[in-house]
Amino acid sequence: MKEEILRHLCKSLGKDAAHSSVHDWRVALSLALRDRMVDHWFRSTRETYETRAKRVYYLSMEFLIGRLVEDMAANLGLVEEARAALTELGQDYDAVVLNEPDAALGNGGLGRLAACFMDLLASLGIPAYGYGIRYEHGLFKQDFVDGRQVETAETWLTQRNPWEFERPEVQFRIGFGGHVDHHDGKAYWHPWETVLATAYDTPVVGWQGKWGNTLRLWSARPASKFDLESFNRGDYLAAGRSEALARTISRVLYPDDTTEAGKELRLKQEYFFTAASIMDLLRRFLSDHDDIRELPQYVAIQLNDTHPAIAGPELVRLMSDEHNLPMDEAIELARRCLGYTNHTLLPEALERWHVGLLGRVLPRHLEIIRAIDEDQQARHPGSPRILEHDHVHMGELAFIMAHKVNGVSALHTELVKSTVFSDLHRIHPTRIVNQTNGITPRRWLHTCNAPLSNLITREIGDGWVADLEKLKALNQRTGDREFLDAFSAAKRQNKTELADWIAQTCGIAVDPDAMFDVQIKRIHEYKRQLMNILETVALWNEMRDAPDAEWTPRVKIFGGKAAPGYHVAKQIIHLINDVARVINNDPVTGDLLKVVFPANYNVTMAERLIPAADLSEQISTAGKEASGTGNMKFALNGALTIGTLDGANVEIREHVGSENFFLFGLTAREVVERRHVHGYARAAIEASPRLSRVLGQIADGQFSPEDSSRYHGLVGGLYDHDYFLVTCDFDSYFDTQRRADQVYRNGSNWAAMALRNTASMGWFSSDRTIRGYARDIWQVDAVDRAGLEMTA
Ligand code: NBG
Repeated sequence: MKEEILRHLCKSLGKDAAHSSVHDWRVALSLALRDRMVDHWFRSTRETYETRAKRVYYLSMEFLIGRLVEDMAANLGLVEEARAALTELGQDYDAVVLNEPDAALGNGGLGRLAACFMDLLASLGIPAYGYGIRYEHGLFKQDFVDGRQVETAETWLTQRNPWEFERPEVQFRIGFGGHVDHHDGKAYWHPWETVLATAYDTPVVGWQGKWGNTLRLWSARPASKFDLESFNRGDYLAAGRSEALARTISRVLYPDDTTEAGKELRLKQEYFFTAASIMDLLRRFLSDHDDIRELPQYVAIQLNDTHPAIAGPELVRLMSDEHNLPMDEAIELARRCLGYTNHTLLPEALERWHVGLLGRVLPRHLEIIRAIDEDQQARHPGSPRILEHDHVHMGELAFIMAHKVNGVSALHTELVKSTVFSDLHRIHPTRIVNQTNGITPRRWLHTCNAPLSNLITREIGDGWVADLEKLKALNQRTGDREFLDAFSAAKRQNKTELADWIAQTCGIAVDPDAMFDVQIKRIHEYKRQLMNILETVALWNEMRDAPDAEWTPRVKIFGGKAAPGYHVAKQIIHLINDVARVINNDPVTGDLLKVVFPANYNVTMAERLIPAADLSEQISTAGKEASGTGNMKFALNGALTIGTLDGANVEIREHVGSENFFLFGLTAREVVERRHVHGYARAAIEASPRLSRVLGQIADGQFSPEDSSRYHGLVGGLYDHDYFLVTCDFDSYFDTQRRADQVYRNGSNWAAMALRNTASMGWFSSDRTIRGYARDIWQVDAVDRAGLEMTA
């Protein structure tokens, strides 16, 4: 390993060891690790061709990958070797790992789920490709200026990305606009604009390097030759124009996972990567099959939300316009290949495109969508329409073009059946299935939490890393004092490290013995960070009223970004920062209460915070969080959850036991009922002196003395239209927090409850999730291949 690192330093980077930076060492180490992946990767690809195995194609606008050095090293079993090699070379392994930029090609849970799935598809030996966009700029970087969120461009690609292989030979021409000619019963699309999609491949090797898959990300390039004539005339801008326009398509990740961007560029991004992926998989299929009718036997395409839903019409277009299949047959064949995962019920996040826009950008696809709509009507008269009120409804399109549609938690799946897709569900009663989300135990325990991971391995061996259900054995230790102490000591160590980091990055001293109460996720009204900060103020009030009472010291930790155009979410960020400033400087409460909000939450920060958390905040309005995956990561790392009956919280609570979960709040059904009660928010506020007091303080400018009316709108909104029922759940949330305080003060009971959480989370491995998709949706075999012994 040492030699390989030195070789790359010298031969690939052209650097002399004596004059190399941390960055150089990190790139050299990454290249050395990538070398070790290549054999596994080739072997897997070769075997897939030889056995003509079915392949899974996972199409996703987002892959929230994070850093890869540790992940790759761990999967290859090379962490110790890499550490030793760098140490011998006089380098600090941890500093080298930290040097890697965090690849934020996603917004939140949806993108992170896609990254976890890539790990598991490889670990289970399922031949698979992840397809997405190689954004030049991932999710924006967040800073706080006077408490306000400020966004700047993220620049992960300004440094060399050592993981990827550029594939200039893999190129597809992607058309936009233009017109369609019909003659002799055939359609001919003449796009007005064309860009090239070029591929970049990152090998993804699973646990213990048994199998290697590919993450193929597309980058946009101009299709036309450089305009030398303009350039020679001195018109440099004109010469570069077509290049600039083409590159725009893969330039930035849309910074919002829950609202429709409504932009032509977004639609183009979606079609760009979907079309390139479909053309690529068809080319691969046709390289060793003659009959396109066999496609469903060899190809399973999963649509991660509706963003790639144009895959249906694109597949139909290629099969009918280019391979001459009759339209109805093409539709049926496409359907047998496609599965669609729904990730949200929020109406503003269900994509719809105005027919004017869609017809302008993709004229042939609009015709095909009409044909699909008619086909559905002919088979099922009265079925919901894809085209309605001048809009193309991408949810309906994805549903109708998929042979299976899945929700991402049990509750969410029931709601998919009974709300957004109730009519389609009645027509296709077996189409909707549930696949509750999962997380990869490698990144989210083994790699990110060494103290706990080592303790578990000492106790039960290391089989749990590949088979998380093995953690169940820890249930027998919940009465074992010595083990509980060791379990608490591991948490204490993580908390101490986090406290040091908080001191460095935020300049706030926090006590590692205080309860670390963490809410990290996108800032959104339905996730109710607002309720959390209101509760913080209420607690602060009561601590000040009786500073000598028996309090449980708390550190409230927040992390998350607001979409740049989401005004209310940005106000919530501002409020949290304003409240933090006042509370953290209050001599009366001192160490009893601190509020910490480090800027620029990302995967790397999650890996730091989750192992150190005591309490996990999963407090969304019931019925709104489709699943959540952060909730799983916390519980696995031994945090107790305070949460509502929402998303996967419901199943987590069933697994860890209701006595080891702090439940509060209205149920999804009660939420719907409450919204019908006239003036419910005002009534709830008036019935709660505690909440009224807090809202009064905020509205009066107690936390924003320089601008006393700053939060009038935010507070007024709660009185008038508290759609997410912060006010109705507030008291029950506050009381449950005090119950948590009490349990925390009795340390050993807390530790036993936390251990039960860790021990019971095996089911939430994405191992179980991927096996579910493989069995119920893709009809591919996970088990046999995983058993393959593939030694180098
Ligand atoms: C998100 C949901 C989460 C869920 C992830 C992954 C979108 C559109 N949806 O609850 O809000 O955990 O998807 O399924 O980002």
